Amino acid sequence: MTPEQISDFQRDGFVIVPDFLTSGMVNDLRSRFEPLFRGEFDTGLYPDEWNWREGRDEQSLTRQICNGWKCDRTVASIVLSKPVGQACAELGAWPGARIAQDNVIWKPAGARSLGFHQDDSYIQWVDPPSYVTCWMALDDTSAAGGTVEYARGSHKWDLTDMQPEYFHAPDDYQATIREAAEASGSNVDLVSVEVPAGGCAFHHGRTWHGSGPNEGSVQRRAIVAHCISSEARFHPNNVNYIYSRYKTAGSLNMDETFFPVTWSDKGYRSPMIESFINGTATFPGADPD
Ligand SMILES: O=C(O)CCC(=O)C(=O)O
Repeated sequence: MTPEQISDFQRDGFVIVPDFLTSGMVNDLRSRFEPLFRGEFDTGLYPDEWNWREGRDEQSLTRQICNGWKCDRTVASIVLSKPVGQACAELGAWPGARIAQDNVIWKPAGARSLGFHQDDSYIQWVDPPSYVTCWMALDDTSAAGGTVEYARGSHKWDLTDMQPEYFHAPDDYQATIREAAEASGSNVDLVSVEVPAGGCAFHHGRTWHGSGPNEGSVQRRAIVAHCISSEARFHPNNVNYIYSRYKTAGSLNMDETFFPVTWSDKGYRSPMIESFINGTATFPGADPD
């Protein structure tokens, strides 16, 4: 990141980069959406969260998979890539970055909203509980098409408790941010991330964001890498109903099989990343052939 991008991020709580992924990467990622939401996982592992399944869930919902990288090498090759980790570490002023969660998000034309929230509300099971996120657009995005919206400067507001149920298709997707703005005595200054396919935005873990219904005529797909510091540890007491399953007794260490280090200022990357992405290891915890 340039010094200007870092200072924009510190001032606004986000920075937009209009050209981040190549068109080849965008096409490869797009081709994985249909198989993934049908449940075709090339490693044989289920994702940590699978919020929409073909044939089971309502067409009007925005579709989401969390930690698709564990199931799919194409998703892994982007969310575990060095540039994503390096940019997040530089913006977070960390010595390195590891992945805590990814999102595969598919909002077809006509699909409903995702509620406004702060990502750090959902990472209290980690110490330090701070995300920097890279949100990557796989279609040209527009306000009418339900792109992600950021509230400029809202990373300086207090952290609010959120319930996971609020996130998916709330009746009023901006209700929470209006309450938070009132509580902090601030105005809401919303910015829609309008970028070509392959563009991205990085946001601070406390920046309020959400996305409206897709009132356009084309689908809106995105891949999101939520990074934490390479130094992060499990919180000793706070439990997350999914991710605390990866904590082992007697240790606060975040095992690199599940939370790989994707970039560090010492040149380190978790060795399992390369063997998993190149296919010599058949799934993230497998030993290479
Ligand atoms: O893509 C969206 O609409 C929301 C993404 C999101 O919540 C995030 O990147 O943290």
